[in-house]
Amino acid sequence: MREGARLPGVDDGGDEPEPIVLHVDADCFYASCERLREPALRGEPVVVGMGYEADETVGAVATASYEARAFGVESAQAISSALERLPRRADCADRPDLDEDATGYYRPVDMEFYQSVAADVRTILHECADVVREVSIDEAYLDVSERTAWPVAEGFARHVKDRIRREVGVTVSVGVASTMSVAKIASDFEKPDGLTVVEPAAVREFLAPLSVDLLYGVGPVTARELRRMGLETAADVAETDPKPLVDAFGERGRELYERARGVDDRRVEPTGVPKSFSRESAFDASLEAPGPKRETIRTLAAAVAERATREGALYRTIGIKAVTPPYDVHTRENSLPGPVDDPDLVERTALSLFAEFERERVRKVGVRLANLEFAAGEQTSLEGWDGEASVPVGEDTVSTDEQSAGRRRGGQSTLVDFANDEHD
Ligand code: DCP
Ligand code: MG
Repeated sequence: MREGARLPGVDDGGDEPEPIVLHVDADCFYASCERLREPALRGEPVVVGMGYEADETVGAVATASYEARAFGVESAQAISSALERLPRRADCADRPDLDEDATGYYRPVDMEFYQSVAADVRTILHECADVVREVSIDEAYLDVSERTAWPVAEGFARHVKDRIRREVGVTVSVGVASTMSVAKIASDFEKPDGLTVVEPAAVREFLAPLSVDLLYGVGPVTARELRRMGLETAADVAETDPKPLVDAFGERGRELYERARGVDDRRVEPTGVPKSFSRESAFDASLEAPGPKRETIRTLAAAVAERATREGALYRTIGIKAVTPPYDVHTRENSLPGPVDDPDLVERTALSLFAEFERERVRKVGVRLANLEFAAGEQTSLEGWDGEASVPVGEDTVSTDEQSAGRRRGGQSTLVDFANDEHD
């Protein structure tokens, strides 16, 4: 299906063509919304938050326009700190000591209005992409593999930006890459009103000089830890021996290492309706012996089948993934003539699809059920190969039992803890 998006001569190291992923993030979103209904705020320092009126002193900044950020105001800051850095323009009349040019406009949070603007942006995003995954009020991933091709991807992204500016009136920054994590870093690269395209062949070069803080999933605590290990940049992480990373951070350490190398095989899954259930498991060392790998496949097959049963899902496709060194991702799948709920079939099919890899060195394996059909009203959370859970449902994607079963039965493997967001 995505063949058209594949560049001749580009070897993606796997069986699938390189997707084209856009990460779209609105610039100082709440402040941009305020400017929509109050154009006089354009070009001015604007702070949106709570607690700045005379009778309230407790509150925080939700966001600040880039003009206000120049004064040191930022999201999540105590409102009192913001007011110290940037007093209110409204106070100028009573305070002759204030320099009007060093003051800003403060506005209260009006979620209903911001939601309506976000909905307008979302409509455009859905018109521009086949798959849209909304991750917050002002942020989404788009899979546009079938809408464009690498040589013209920049023009396509510009078209998306222009439509949002023209039709809604806010600016967004866009990152274009073959993976979700690089697209996200790219959208932040030239904010505000940014557009950064990282072609598949340029990923390592793009990531190399970036500070470890910018890597997907790294917060201040992890960054400090990485610096203690002498790792300052993505290149440092990419070139290091992954073992100390895994020792320090577990599965996240391996993921960090992969992300620093530009490896991220998550697909953009649409918000709301699960497309697939999957579980995967990494090995501490690339294994050649077939026994433990088959055992892990069994564990993973049981876990995904149990998940499907629990969620009332029938499936028509059973697939596996095998990642071989260095980072070659192989996927195989079987489609059934009709939807089933059959854990034994999942195990048999997964083992048989995996047979071609069982004597190879394998770093990671996965089992996936797709082409889902739900009994009415039973769908819950969303999960793809990486299992990133959808926002609204507070359910664990992997239960504690499954995790410990994975460790016990999988021998040298651990079930992936699927959370991909900031952990610090
Ligand atoms: N938000 C909030 N509190 C925070 C962070 C964000 O209320 N601590 C709200 C206000 C933001 C919106 O979420 O406008 C989107 O968050 P972003 O992190 O995308 O921040 P902005 O869109 O404001 O700025 P940027 O241009 O950096 O994306
Ligand atoms: Mg934003």
